[in-house]
Amino acid sequence: MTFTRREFLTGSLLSLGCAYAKGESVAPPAPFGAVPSARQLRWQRMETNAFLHFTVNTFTDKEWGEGDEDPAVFDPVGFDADAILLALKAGGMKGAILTCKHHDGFCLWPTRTTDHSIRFSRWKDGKGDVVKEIATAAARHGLKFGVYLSPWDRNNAGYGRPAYIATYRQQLTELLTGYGPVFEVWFDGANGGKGYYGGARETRTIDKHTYYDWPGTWDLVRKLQPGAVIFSDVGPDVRWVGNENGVAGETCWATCDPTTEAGQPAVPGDAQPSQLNTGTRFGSRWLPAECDVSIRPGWFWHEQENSRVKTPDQLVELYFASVGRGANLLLNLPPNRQGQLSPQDVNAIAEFQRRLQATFGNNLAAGAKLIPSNVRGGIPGFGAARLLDGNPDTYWATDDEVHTPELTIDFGRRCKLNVLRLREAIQLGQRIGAFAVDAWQQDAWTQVAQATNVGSCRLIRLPAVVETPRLRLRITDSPVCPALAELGVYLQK
Ligand code: FUL
Repeated sequence: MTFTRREFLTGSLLSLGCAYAKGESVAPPAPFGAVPSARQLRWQRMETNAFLHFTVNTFTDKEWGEGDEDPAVFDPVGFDADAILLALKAGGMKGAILTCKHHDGFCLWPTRTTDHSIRFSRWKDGKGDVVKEIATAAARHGLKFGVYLSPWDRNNAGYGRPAYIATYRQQLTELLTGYGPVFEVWFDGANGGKGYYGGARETRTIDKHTYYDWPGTWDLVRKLQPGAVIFSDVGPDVRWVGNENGVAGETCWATCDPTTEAGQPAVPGDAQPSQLNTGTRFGSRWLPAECDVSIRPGWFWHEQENSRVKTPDQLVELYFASVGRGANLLLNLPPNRQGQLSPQDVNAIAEFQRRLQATFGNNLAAGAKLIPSNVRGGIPGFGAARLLDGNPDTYWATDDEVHTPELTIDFGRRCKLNVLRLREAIQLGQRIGAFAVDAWQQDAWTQVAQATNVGSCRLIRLPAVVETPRLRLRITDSPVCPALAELGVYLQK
């Protein structure tokens, strides 16, 4: 995108009233370092997704089934995919990832690969298909559908031998060809150990570097669902955040080159959680973090945990600690034995979403005057108004040689505020390394916040409400000219 005078005088850009010398054109900033692919960019903009952990464990009260369950136990008599998806939607979730098969090997769809499946359950006389019902309800209600397929299979007799890899890929093929578009495929790093394994009841370990041939499986996903992001500890599209508490590093770069402790490229299962938590500044790969966390202590539904559902306050904290640091939040909501989300969980996410709306629904910067210290080429196409146009594709940028500009936000009145949101134009890479925020107080600027990465989203919460007529954003570290897409200022009550 290069802006020329003619382009500015045509179409919607005419309204900007820009005028500058004939023939003058201003190129956009060159991308810096690793940049997101189109599928990663789409994924980053989803921000909050739901995980649905559901299987025989729901009925046996376990977290990790051994693979020796009687499939008959799976009988969610009141299963209601529409109700589940509507609750997720009301909670602000943009996608839902279902455990189509967890470590117990029980398949929630009528697979041709094993009898340890829904076909041998009591539910709908074995004629049901949970994957289909969730996928179609998601489509009906405007959510995207994602697939979790556990590599570790404690039921399969061939687990640990080459034959199982073919079975695993066949299962993946069934899921990626039979249920419409899939936005994310989730590969779990938990691997190997004790299991039923077709009756052998033994411990099987695998070599995580060679057994799964991950590149081959990832190629299959690319072929069958080119639009899907692939999650594992180490990507290739989305990385694990290194813990299951839902908390990204206070600094969390979208770039990362996961390595083992010995400094070798990591594979799923041997990456270093602390490195995944913060990413690598100037890393060679765009590999944003995903924060998976359950709304309950366990991943599956257990009656005794009904009283331990996270509160809306706790969920808002998680949002700030994940989405607010440039990662996505993947919040697990486990269906119960009825095949529904429990009211505690439904109410918690509805209130969570209401609180986010109450804060982020009113951008105090909307009516403010924005005064940048520099605008690229001096043209509106890269001007500060781009920060308020609600369009993540457009941005305020400076001239190439200006790396640490300032932006004053003049509210024209005293404003009470305590939250800021910044979004970088990540299609141009992760450019900003640090920034600070000042408030005009008692006739002087006082620094009220500072942070490192911006990336797709950075939320800053001030320790107390500040009442001020003006804020100032200072980019304090950037190896190239910054490009900021959006700016928000809010009051969280
Ligand atoms: C882990 C699994 O072992 C848990 O059961 C759960 O599925 C979680 C999301 O990933 O590795």
